[in-house]
Amino acid sequence: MKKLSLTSKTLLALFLGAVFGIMLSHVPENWFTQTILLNGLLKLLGTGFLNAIKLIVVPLVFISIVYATASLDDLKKIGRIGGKTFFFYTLTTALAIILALLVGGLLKPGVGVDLALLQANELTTTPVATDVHFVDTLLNMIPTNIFTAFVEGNILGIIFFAILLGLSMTMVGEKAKPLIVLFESANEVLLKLVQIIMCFAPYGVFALLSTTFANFGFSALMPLIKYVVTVVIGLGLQLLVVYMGMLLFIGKLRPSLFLKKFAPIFNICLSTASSSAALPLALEHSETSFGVSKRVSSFTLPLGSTINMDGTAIMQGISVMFIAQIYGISLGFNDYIMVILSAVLASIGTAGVPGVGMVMLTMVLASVNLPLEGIALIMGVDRIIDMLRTAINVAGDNVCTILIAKSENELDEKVYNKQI
Ligand code: DAS
Repeated sequence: MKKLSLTSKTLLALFLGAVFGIMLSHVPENWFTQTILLNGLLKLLGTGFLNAIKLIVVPLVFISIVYATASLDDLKKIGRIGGKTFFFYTLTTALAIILALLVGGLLKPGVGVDLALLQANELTTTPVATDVHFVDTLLNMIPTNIFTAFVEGNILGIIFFAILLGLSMTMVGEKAKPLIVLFESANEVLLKLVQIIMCFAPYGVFALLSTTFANFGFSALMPLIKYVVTVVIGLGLQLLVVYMGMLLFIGKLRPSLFLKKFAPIFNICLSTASSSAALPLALEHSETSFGVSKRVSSFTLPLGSTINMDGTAIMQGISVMFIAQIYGISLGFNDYIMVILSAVLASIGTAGVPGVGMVMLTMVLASVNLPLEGIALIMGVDRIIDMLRTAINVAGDNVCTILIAKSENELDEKVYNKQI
């Protein structure tokens, strides 16, 4: 039988986990199901997988943001196009996270969900008050001891230090080159580590869903469906309202042609859940289907596949609302600002490989002191969301690339307007 891709394996694990869990929920409690399965093997696989994800958050956030900040220096070299690229990418990501918070606040996917659903995976975290004074929130971003920040997992403090370090590396210039190369290779190594951990996703997802459904049967299904539907609505609005609106009103270009010509790239994103995997095809289509000059696309698309993750920001915004609603925590204005800031930074730090957005979600949750255990529930369906959010990530890269090319008179509209 053809080797199943990780995506297929994880989707299969999702289905089998739900079925197995529902079967377990109909079996009278006994020594085997309780001790050997739920508190034994399934706990080991499920909680072990979650712990591995939390294990790499601190090093991944630190190294990826130092490296991303230091490599943003290239934008200066590309001059005007670099500035436009950074502007468009940051704008669309900020719009995405704000859209996500609005959609999550309106649809309330987490309201009415039984909190015990999270404790089903024996997640013991007491909700914490999150709304502190804005100045105090900003002061929390400046740690007095970076090593304490690492040990305590003070994500905002780590981000603050990482940005400062990255900026100082760019200011030092040539003498900092060895350090930038060191962070570049460390970033590659950590991304490989994420891929290794993600190889265990099918087993972790099977265990987490089996546990959740074993304790709650079908009643666990509704919250997950509400969560997935809310994220899909958020992603759809980003594509059809934000991106198509930008093409129409800023670029004066026909959105329908973009959607038709984007289909092959969309399919690659669905099957790989990786922006990097879709990059070669996106580069080819940018020129042959959308009429973007190579000079523009060869800069904006590779950069976008690493620092522009609007779909991921939408998943993170809705996940924050979902988890806060389940725990009954009301977020204040400062919290929303922190979520927007950390999601934009997470987007810059997220690489285009499967599952990184979920790892970075723990950073966004930590920025508003939300319990990280909340990801246990959504981890089970993350692969489906990853496929879809990756497609939005790449769609955003391509729409911004087309608009930047148009503003530089480097868009051949005859090619763009050619019917397929
Ligand atoms: N799968 C990532 C990508 O390739 C996004 C994510 O994990 O959120 O864009």
